[in-house]
Parts: sequence; structure tokens; C-alpha cells
Amino acid sequence: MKITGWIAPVILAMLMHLPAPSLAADGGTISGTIQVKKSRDLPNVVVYLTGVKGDFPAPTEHVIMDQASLTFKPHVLPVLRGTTVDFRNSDSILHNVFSPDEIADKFNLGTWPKGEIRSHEFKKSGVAVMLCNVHPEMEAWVYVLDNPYFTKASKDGSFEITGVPPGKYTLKTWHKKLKPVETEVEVSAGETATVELKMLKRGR
Ligand SMILES: [Cu+2]
Repeated sequence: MKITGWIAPVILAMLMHLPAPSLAADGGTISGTIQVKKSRDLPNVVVYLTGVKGDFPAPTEHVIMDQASLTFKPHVLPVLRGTTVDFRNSDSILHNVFSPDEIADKFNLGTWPKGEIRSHEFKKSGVAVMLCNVHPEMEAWVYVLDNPYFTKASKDGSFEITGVPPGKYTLKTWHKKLKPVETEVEVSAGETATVELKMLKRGR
């Protein structure tokens, strides 16, 4: 799979309402491609940087995770630490949201009807599973990150992180079924660093 030009990931990011990191004045760009065996896994791959220095205040804007057609949407939601996620019920039946994970403070928001929202603020970094006690098949993941330099891969495996302060970082990936991979990346002001990654199934 090849990068199809810079415009494709940008348009996809806009369509998918991915978090847009604020543009640092002299930032650089990381542009990459991920290869996996099953391409349907790609839109659920989180790509993020570690080792970025600085304070990143919690966003004031809430992020929505919808419950529609008996499905959490999106299935994987990366957020900056301190983000409040609004869980909306868009179905005509009752849903619940809870998480057994410490990262999510083991919250249980109860059960609520269509059109209503209940919220949780994610204060710890790491990954937490979201479940519904009414529908055991419902499952989603919130990945809480320490800095705003993250994104999700596009359907074609391409991704782009912009406005990255110049420096050397470790770029990491996460997917619930795939082994995480990481690579060192050096970012220079006004330039684009390219990376190519391959993710294999966990347990190999
Ligand atoms: Cu449900």
C-alpha cells in the first residue's frame, strides 16, 4: 500500500472528525503507512507519539461516542487526557455504558433512553474498554493519550500527524487484535518525516 498523496488523509480526517492537533508554529509532519493482513482493521489503529515535552491542557470541547444501531460509534476513540466523552444513546431502546478498567475509574453511567447523554472525564492515560450491560456484544475502546499528537489510520493505512514540535520521538501504534509496533522518528521544522509500519496479529 502506498501513500496516495497528502490530500487523502486530510480529507479522511475531516470526514471522520478525527482530532486535529493544534498547529505549532514551527512544527513538522509525520506521514506514514501501516500494513496489516486484514484491511478492515486499519481504521481502528491508533497512531501516537510518546516523549513529547510540554503541558497539554484538557480540551474544553467534549467528544461524542454514540450508541446507534446497537453499536458504539466510533469503535475506537483516541482522546487527550482530561477529555470528557459524551455517551449518547441514539437508539429507541435503553443502553448502558460501563468500563471495568482502572483507566476509566471503573465507571458505570447507568441506563438511559434515546436522545440523552451521560458523560465521563478520562483522567488517566491508557486504554479502556467500553461495554453495555444491556447488550453484551457491544464493545468499544477509549485510548487516553498524554499529548495531542495522535490520529487513527485511514482505510488505506495512511496517516498523518501535523504540527509536531521538532525533536526525536517514538511513534507507537495500538489495535486490540494486533501487536503494537513502534519506531523512532525525528521531526524537523517545516519538513515531513515518513514512516512505514507493519502490524501482525497478537500472540505471534
Ligand atoms: Cu446497549
